[in-house]
Amino acid sequence: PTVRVVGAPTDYGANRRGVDMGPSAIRYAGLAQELERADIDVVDDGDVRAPRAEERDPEAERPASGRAKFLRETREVATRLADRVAGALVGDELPLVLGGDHSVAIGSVTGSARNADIGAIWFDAHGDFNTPETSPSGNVHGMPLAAALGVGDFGDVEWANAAGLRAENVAIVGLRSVDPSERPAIADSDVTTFTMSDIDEQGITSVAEDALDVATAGTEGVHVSLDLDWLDPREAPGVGTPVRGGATYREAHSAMEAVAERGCLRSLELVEVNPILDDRNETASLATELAASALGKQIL
Ligand code: DIR
Ligand code: MN
Ligand code: MN
Ligand code: MN
Repeated sequence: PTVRVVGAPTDYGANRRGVDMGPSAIRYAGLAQELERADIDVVDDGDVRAPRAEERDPEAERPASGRAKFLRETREVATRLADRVAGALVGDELPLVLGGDHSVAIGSVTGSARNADIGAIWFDAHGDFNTPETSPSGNVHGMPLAAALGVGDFGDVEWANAAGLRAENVAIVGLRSVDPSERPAIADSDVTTFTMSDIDEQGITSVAEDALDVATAGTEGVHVSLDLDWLDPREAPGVGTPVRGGATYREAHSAMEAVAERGCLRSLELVEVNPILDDRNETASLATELAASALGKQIL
């Protein structure tokens, strides 16, 4: 299908400014050219409108009860993004969302799961399973998977809870930084987890196949959410919350190639690219390469 790019230039969900420039950085790194070279049809839908966070004080935005900063702004952007994603799918296109911090995933996932039962693979160093009640940081980028699965109080479930996504069809791949508050929440859910140790022991091809089995079981397609901090910071320095010991360059490509090979990809997102923290835009450039692999770039 034609790939429809939509940018979600937000940093409300993160504790570091600059990730709102992610969509520009990824486009500037040559996303369209990279996909065209791989014979993938691509159209760029521009960005969803997002109010500028630089003008707001995150502490002032933190509600007295619960700890979720910029929840109103996050909801606005997610709602617009969900409509764009769902609209692309109605037109038989494949939405490619460019973040922005990972809170935009609430919009991507709810949009992708609006008219279909889907699975999701979450490539991330983190669990993204905090809630406004449990989050140590108040940053919504640490909460989107919980939100999409209807865990936690996000004020009004309709905007955050993904209709067609069940926890038993969700796999998190690459975990190495999980907050104490996230551990019981993940354990109590039906989400399948693969830590970096699992990748060490089983190898990435085996982990990727297992994750794809989870996400495709009884579903009509898979949403892939790629937090660039899944990769080792040596490969992807331009992220707000780097954690050592992440996926290598080849492991990341291999997993994306496995996604393409399975033929199940419904929607894709590339999040947490922060050009201010990056090294000559290499993280954005890596994001474009990984998108091409996930979308079926062939070597021969
Ligand atoms: C941390 C960081 N667990 C939090 N989460 C991140 O703020 O909830 N997720 N960076 O990608
Ligand atoms: Mn992360
Ligand atoms: Mn994340
Ligand atoms: Mn480097």
